[in-house]
Amino acid sequence: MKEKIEALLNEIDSFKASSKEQVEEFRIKLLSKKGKVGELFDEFKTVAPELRKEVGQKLNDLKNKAQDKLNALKEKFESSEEGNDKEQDLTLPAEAVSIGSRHPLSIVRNQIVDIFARIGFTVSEGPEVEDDWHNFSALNTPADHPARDMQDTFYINENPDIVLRTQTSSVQVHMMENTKPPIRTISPGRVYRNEAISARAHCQFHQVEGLYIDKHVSFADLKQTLMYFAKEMFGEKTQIRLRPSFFPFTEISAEMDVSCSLCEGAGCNVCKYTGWLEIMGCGMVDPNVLENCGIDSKQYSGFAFGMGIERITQIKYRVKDLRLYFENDVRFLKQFKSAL
Ligand code: 2NL
Repeated sequence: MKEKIEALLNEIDSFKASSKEQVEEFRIKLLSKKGKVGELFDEFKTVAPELRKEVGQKLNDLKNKAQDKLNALKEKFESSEEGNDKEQDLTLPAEAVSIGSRHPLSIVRNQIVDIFARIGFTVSEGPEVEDDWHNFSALNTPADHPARDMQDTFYINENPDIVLRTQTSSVQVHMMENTKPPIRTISPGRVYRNEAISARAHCQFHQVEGLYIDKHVSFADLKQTLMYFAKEMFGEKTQIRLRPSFFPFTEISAEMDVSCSLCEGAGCNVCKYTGWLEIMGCGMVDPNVLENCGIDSKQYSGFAFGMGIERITQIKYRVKDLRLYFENDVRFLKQFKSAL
């Protein structure tokens, strides 16, 4: 009896199937009612009582082995249904791989970075969670300024105040603290404001801020740099206009408009019949900000500017609803395949 069990074990071990039919033959031969394992169980009744324990155990092991092997074989042939008996036609064309596209905000950020890189601006990045100093205080934003309000800014912690940065100027504060001028850098990145989400406002958006600090930097340098940017971004015919404005961190401050690229200034519904589109804020860095960051304002001056990437993208690609940028609907994203 023991020899028979041994022999059957070997047979199970060495068995190989090359088709589903052979697997079924294996099952019938060993595990069906009249199969070899069953036969041995019948024979077991004749085994002497003192050997029963040992032989019984071996018999059970055999049955389990056979069942395991059968399961493994079944699985193999089920997972490769036609697999082994049908030849695969290797000359068929490969299945098409669908290639994604860059997000429109990434496309435009890259364009902006490229334009400024050509005139010597480096790219700097920093944390999205900032302390009060880098987000507000160093930037000359007074304690009672509305931007500091809980209603406008996401606070991670109060006292000491830790916030989700509301502008990427915080990166440039780090930069000024750590580098000796000249500094010529742009900081692209995500920023947060506590706003109700609508077609025109969102609690997160993307900014590119620029900073240029050296001896004798003037407002004329600012104007020329931004004119170069506007023409590169929106086309050679683009005109710019600067309107006086106010920011805590710049003195003097301005807002910049570009001539509407759709109607070339004639007036249309995109520019609300003004011929102009507002695209960024800018100004000469306030001497207080320079001093806060350890730069001698008697020796150095600089300009800075900030723009929303969503806004530039909206103008360039006529995106009507801000929410489209963050919903990741492929019907929207697919439209930018050809844009780069
Ligand atoms: C806007 C206005 C602006 C700046 C950002 C800046 C940065 C430093 C110092 C001074 Cl480190 N200014 N950045 C200046 C003027 C305007 O952004 O409307 N952004 C979307």
